[in-house]
Amino acid sequence: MGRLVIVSNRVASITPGKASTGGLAVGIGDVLGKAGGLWFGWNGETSPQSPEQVQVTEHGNITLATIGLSRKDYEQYYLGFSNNVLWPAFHYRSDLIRYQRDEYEGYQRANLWLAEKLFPLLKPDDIIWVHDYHLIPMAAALRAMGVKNKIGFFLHIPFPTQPILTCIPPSSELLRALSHYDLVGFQTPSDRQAFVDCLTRESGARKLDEDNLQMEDRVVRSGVYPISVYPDEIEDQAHTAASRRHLRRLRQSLLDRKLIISVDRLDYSKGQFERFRAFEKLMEIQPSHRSALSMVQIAPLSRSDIKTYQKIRHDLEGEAGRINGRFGDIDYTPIRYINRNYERSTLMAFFRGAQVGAVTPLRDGMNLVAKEYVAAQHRDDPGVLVLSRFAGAAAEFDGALLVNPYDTLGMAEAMHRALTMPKEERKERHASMLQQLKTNDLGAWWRRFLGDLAV
Ligand code: ADQ
Repeated sequence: MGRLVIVSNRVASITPGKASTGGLAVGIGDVLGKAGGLWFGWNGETSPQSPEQVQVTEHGNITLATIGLSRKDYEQYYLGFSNNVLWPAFHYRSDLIRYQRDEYEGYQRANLWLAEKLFPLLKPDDIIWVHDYHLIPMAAALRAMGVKNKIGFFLHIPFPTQPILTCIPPSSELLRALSHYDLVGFQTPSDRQAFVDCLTRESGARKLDEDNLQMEDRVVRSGVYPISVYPDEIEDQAHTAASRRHLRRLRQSLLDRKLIISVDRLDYSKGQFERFRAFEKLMEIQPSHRSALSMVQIAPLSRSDIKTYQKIRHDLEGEAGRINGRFGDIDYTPIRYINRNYERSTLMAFFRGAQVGAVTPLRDGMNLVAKEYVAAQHRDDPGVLVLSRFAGAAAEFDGALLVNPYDTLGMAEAMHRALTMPKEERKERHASMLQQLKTNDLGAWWRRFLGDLAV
C-alpha cells in the first residue's frame, strides 16, 4: 500500500500525553501512529492574509504539514459555513442554520486553496483519506488538478435525511462533491442509508448494488465504519498509579455519595441542558438521592466564537447554579460543572469511579465517551451506561439503558434504574458491550476503511 495522507480541518498536536478533546484527533492519532504517513491541515492560527508557506515537521514516521488560515477564511469557511450551517444541519438542528451565500463561497474557496497547498506534497501512489464535513469539496478540487490517487472520505458526524439536508441551499452541490470520492464512510447504517437516499432522490444517482451507486460517469461506493477505542488500552489507563491517585481524590471528595459522570465538549448537540433537567427531575421523583448523589459534568469549551455556543454556555451555567441552589447544602454540591481538559488517564479513572455514565446527546455521530466509559469499568463491579438512542453508539450497544433525551422523566427514571441495578444485571450488560468493543476496536475502524479504499 502507498503512503497514507490524512487531510482534516485541524491537525492536532501529537505530543504524547497531551490532552486532545476531539474524537477525530484521537482516531487519526492512532492510525498515523501505527501506519505512519502525512497529516495535512490547519494549524489553528489565523492571520490577516492567507499565508503562503506550509510548515512541515517530522515526528518519526509521521509528517505534519500545516498552514494557517486567513481571518476571512476562518470566518467564512470555518465559523460560517462549516459550523453555522453544516454542523447544525447534520445534527438535525435546521432551526440553527445561519446560511449566507458568501460564506459558502468562502467554504469552497478555502477548500480549493487547501487542495492547492496539498497538491505539491502528493506522490502518485499515496492513498488520500479526507476527514469530516469541513472538507467535503476536497476530492473534486484535487481531481480538477489532475490527481488520480484513491481518495476516501469519512464523515465523523451524522448524515441527515433528505428533508433536513435540503434545508441547506447548496445541498445538491454538496452531494455532487461527495460523489467525487472513491469511498464515502459513515458511522452507522442509518447515516449511510440517508446518504444513499439523498443521492438517489436528489441527484439522480442509480443504485447498482448494496454498496455502489452510479452517478453520471462515476461509481460512488459507501460503507459503514463505526469508530471505536482500544478497550484494553483504556483499562490500563484507568489503572495507572496516577489514575488511582486521581480516583482516590475523587472518591474522598464524594464522601460515599454515588456519582453520575458526563464528559462532552460544550455543544448544543450533546444534550447537556436536557441532562441537567433530567438530573433535577431525578431529585424530585426520588428524594432518597438528595444529598446521596452527585453529577460531574466535564464540558471543555469549544467554538466559543460562535453565538449559539456562547448562549448554551450561558444557559448551562444558569441551570447548574439554579439546580445547585435548589438541592445543594453547605457541604454538598449536586452538580459539579467543570470546563477544563484532563489527561486521558485521569478521565478514564473518573469513568471508573462513576456508577453511571450519562451519554445523552440529542444527536451524535458515534460518541467515543460512551465507549470509553464502558472500557474503563471494573469487570466485577461495573457501572451502567445511560445512552441516548440518537448517539451512533446506540446502534452497537444493546447492554446500555437507551433513553430519548427529549423525555426528561424517562431519562430521570433510567438514571434511577441504573443507580439501583443489581450487580448481576450490571455485569451481564457490561460484558456484552465490552465484547462488542473487542470485536470492533479502533484498529478495525481504520483498517477496514483503508482496506476497502485500496480495492
Ligand atoms: P466529538 O464531538 O468531539 O467527536 P466524542 O466522540 O465523544 O465527540 O469524542 C470526544 C473525545 O474527547 C473523547 O475521546 C473524550 O474522552 C475526549 N474528551 C472530552 N472531554 C475531555 C476533557 N475535558 N479532557 C480530555 N479529553 C476530553 C466527533 C463526533 C463524534 C464522533 C467522533 C469520532 O461528534 O460523534 O464519535 O468525532 O468520530
